[in-house]
Amino acid sequence: MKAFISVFPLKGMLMGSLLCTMFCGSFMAQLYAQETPVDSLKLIHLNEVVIISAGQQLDHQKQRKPLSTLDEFLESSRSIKMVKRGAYAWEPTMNDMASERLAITIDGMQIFGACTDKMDPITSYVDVSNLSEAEIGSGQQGAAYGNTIGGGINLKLDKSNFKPTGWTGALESAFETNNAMRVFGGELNYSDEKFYFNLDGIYRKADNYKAGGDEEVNFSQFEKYNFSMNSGYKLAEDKSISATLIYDEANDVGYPALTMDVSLARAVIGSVSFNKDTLFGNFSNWESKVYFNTIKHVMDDTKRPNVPIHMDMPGWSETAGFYTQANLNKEKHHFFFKWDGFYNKSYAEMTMYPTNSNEPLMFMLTWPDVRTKDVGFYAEDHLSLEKASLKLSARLAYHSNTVADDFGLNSLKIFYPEMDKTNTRFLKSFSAQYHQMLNNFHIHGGLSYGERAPSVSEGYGFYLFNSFDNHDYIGDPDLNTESSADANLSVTYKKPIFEITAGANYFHVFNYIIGVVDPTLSTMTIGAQGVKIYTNLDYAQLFNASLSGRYSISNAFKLTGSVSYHRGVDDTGENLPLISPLSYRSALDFYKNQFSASLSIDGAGEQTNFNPDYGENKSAAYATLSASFGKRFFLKENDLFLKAGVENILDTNYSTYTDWNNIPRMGRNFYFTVSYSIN
Ligand SMILES: [Cu+2]
Repeated sequence: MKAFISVFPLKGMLMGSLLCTMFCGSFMAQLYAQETPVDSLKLIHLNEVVIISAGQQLDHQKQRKPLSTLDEFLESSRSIKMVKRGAYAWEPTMNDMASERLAITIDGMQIFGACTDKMDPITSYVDVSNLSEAEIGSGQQGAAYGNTIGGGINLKLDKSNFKPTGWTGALESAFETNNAMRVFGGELNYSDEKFYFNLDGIYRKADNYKAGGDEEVNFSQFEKYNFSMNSGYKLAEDKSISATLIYDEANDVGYPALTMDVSLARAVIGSVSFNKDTLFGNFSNWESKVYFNTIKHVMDDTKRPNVPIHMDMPGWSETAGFYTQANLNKEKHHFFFKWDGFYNKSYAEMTMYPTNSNEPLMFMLTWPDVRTKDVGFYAEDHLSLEKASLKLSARLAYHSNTVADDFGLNSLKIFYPEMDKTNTRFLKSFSAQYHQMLNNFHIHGGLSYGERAPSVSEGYGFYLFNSFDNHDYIGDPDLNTESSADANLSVTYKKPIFEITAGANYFHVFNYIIGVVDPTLSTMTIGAQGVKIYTNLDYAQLFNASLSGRYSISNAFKLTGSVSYHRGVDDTGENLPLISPLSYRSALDFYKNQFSASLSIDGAGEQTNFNPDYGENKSAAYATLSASFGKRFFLKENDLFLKAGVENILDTNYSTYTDWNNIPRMGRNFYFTVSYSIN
């Protein structure tokens, strides 16, 4: 039975996140590949797979916090850190790179947020209720999902996929004491060999949270619901069609780190797929999909005190796309081919209402209806050798941006009189990854090259206020393509009860895009310190290293831990913003007779390498302790699963380098979860 209640097994976390390091090449993928033969070919190229929900009942009780938000799930992975502007819609970063440098897809679909201030990363438009796992590829190993510099994340939707389970269902609820978060969810499924249907929904509502020492963080409330439906029908033994539909809406979302909140963030995401086991006799797993999604985002400053000038800032993003992919196995070669494309429309506006109502309104297009076209071809060959393997991959893409709105085009022409309406680029990616087994050692190494186009904000943004460094940002349509050469190496020593990995990666990013102050321009936002223009630096360098281990003390007790080091500098040796200080994590997990417990510690050293030019100051060192207890009961055919836990036990008041404007994190928090699944 598949039930999101009963699920969210911590397999991914126990096995993956905590024991391993942030950047250890793809050895974990090998580990997974050995354990899950069904998906071995698919998983083999990934650095990490975080199991979110997936019919793996036996493991679900090991999970520390079922019904946590997707953001918390991602944060628990070893590869991802989350930038926070409040309690909701955190922004994933990987290898110290954020949205613009990552390729993030939902079930292979390209989706782009509609907020000029990054309030709606696309991960905020799904929930744990409709996902099975997050597939994570570091650097160019994420290029299967799109052009990227830092890596790729694909959030896979949870589907019954013609498993003969009949009717199943589940109900669940959770409560968290710190912000009085209430969660209610449920699902209903039918699946047989010819037809399946999955329906699920989840609702979350939270009040303001309190930082350590009972300090209330104002404007940190949120409310969200998510419904999803997916269904499949077998046309013949080897042929099927399927469709998915997701509706996600958040209201009254506070962003304590920003000057505005959100009254509406809404996504409708739909797709239709055609699957055939073979293609032309030689290819297998042929899958084709067409999709469409539309996002509306409305910011709101009406609840804030002392707003100097009221603003309306709605944004829209619509994307239509397709992909078709297949595998080809020939002796030692395992090929994978994918042809994909999308068309995106990004439009955002700002209206300012002066306090003196006799003054005229001010209207600007902050995203001037930018149309992005992208068509790419991706191919990889995974070559199995004796005690070794080699993976070669490449992506070639055509990418173009057009400013469709004349008013927006003319506004940008104030700064760039020579600019063209359309800008076209070819984007390339190449990667070679080698894996060698030597007795108990696994050695992984790779070299890659990748390119990405500037984001809509970087290319066409018009006076986008950044509250972190207190500057207005203007895009540059003539930016050069950013590119990166990277190398990664990791060594794992692995025994059944013990495992340790040391890994590192290095990115040399050419034409690194970042905002640079232009002192000749004056600000639009009241109180802003200056104006920055997105500019190509000659280069920037990023380095990440980590050490991690796992030790099975006994059948019931497992100890895991990791520590990682990060560094990022620009071409003049200045620190890049949002680079992690030394950070560490360790956990002791217990599991026996359907009873689970855990004790974990999470912390970071002082942030010595920060950059005040980007609004950063020194984040202090911190450590937090958490614990959880769970028990699963069998009631005839059904399952009852209870879990309780406490986070930040010592009620530490702290903020980390990823906390926008040093907004403090949540203080002590007790949570309770009840899940009931009907098989
Ligand atoms: Cu916004």
